[in-house]
Amino acid sequence: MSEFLIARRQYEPRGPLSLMELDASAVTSVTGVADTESGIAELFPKTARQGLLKIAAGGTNDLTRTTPLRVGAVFSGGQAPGGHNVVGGLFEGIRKLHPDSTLIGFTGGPSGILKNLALPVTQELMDAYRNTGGFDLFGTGRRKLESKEDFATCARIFAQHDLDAFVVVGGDDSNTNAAFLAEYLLDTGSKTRIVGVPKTIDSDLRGPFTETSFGFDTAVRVYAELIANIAKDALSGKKYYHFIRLMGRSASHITLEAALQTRPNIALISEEMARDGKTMRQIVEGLAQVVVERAAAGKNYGVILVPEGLIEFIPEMSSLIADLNEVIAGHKDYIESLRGFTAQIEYLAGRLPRESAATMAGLPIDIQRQLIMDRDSHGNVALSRIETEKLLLELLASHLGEMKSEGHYHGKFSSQTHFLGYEGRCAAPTNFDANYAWSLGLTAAALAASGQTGYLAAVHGLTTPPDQWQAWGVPLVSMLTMERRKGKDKAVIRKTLVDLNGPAFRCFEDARSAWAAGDDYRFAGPIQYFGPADLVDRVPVSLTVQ
Ligand code: FBP
Repeated sequence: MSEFLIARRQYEPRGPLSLMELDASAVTSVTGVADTESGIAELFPKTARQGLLKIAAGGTNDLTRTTPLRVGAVFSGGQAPGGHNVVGGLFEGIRKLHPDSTLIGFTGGPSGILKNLALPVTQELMDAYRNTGGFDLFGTGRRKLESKEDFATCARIFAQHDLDAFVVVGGDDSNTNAAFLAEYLLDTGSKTRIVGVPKTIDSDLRGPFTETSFGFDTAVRVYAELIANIAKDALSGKKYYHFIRLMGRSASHITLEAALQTRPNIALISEEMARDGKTMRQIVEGLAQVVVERAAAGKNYGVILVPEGLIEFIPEMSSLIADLNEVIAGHKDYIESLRGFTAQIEYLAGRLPRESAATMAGLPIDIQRQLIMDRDSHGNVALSRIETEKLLLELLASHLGEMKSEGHYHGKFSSQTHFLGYEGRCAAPTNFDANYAWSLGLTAAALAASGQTGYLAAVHGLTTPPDQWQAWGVPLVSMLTMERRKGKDKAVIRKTLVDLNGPAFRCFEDARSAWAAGDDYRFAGPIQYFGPADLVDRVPVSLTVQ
């Protein structure tokens, strides 16, 4: 074990008194039935009539148990820093309520439940994994549990392990499925209760009681360190434009937070592009304007942030992606039987609507290939593998070439591209994420011990010191909305996109023209794990700006 890990294991996560002294706390109901959107309550006859819960210190109805609790847990979806601390908090919480309580992890993600891949958690394991990054304690996976057959298998496996509760550590989709599983288990007489925990570096699972998900802070701080280093390089060598694509499947929260921390020359925010209906050409023209103006000031270098999800927010690209998904799904076997990429492209071009065929033809060949080849397990475009930064760069370079030949641009344009994603997803959690994830685990323990089901563990007030945070149970059903997916209405937890009227975006909007023209790069520096509080106890900037 490295010197860092040995020292970091000593850090004791902090949280509010109601959680740190769980054996003297109570779960209390603070509202009547939570509001649900029309059409949702009918789908959840058993769990729709639940209200908001608060975990309060010093209540009368304490959570201490006379019999041990048996709880299961799984990681679902992409890794996020702090996962091991959720497990740590959960383990410590249920042990505090009864020393013989048991925690069983299921390995490999949700498919590990179906295959009954159970791993009992021990104190030794928890001591080794506390405050570490990654999900390697249990592993994870993207298998979705959606069908009645899956739910029936879960019920059987949970009964086999005699589980009182099961905790799903996941994003919007996993928690949507957790809501349905909770309803199914209650309806079929299972004793296992379901509790969700908000996880994802993308921070798109937000709500009135969930300001962000755990993992976001750490991941962005890693990216901010790297962006700032790159910016210093740009400023030193003065010869490159750096195009940096940042992870974030759909929403641009990561890019916005990274921009606020590092002050690049340009940060594209997908939600703004969509609101303004910007075409790819208009986006490229906007980039060119900044490059031309900087060149006129003698600056042929810069830093440009590009959110991973951008292309899905550009009208002609999102139509192309939808059309490609449709045509490929309908002719999958035949397309795969065609020898060579050129034959596949020709076949597809003949089947795509005219506008989409034209958009496709205008894209660089590598991007065309990625759009066809790189599909996720559902057959859709895997956005993290589309090199949007290279696409923008190629289009910009050719646009600048045209401007130069017309005498409108006199600079030099050289570039480098980067993709920052996997570098941050398994970093050791910051104090913020270590505390937050631990508190979420303790909240899940409280909800499990008081027999609640269909709840999301929520910890609120995150811009205040951890001892002032408040812990809640939010009915998952209250977070659902009806969305049209694959031609059908479906109840889902909606992804929370960047709020273009919110303080974080407005703060960015006010500053960005100065950043475009100047060299205002802010050297964010690496995550600090040891040292003065103002360095180690930082909170994401986008949560603190007013
Ligand atoms: P979750 O929403 O499941 O947490 O995953 C987020 C994410 O990190 C995205 O930012 C990214 O697009 C995706 O996972 C990459 O997934 P994979 O690990 O399958 O490459």
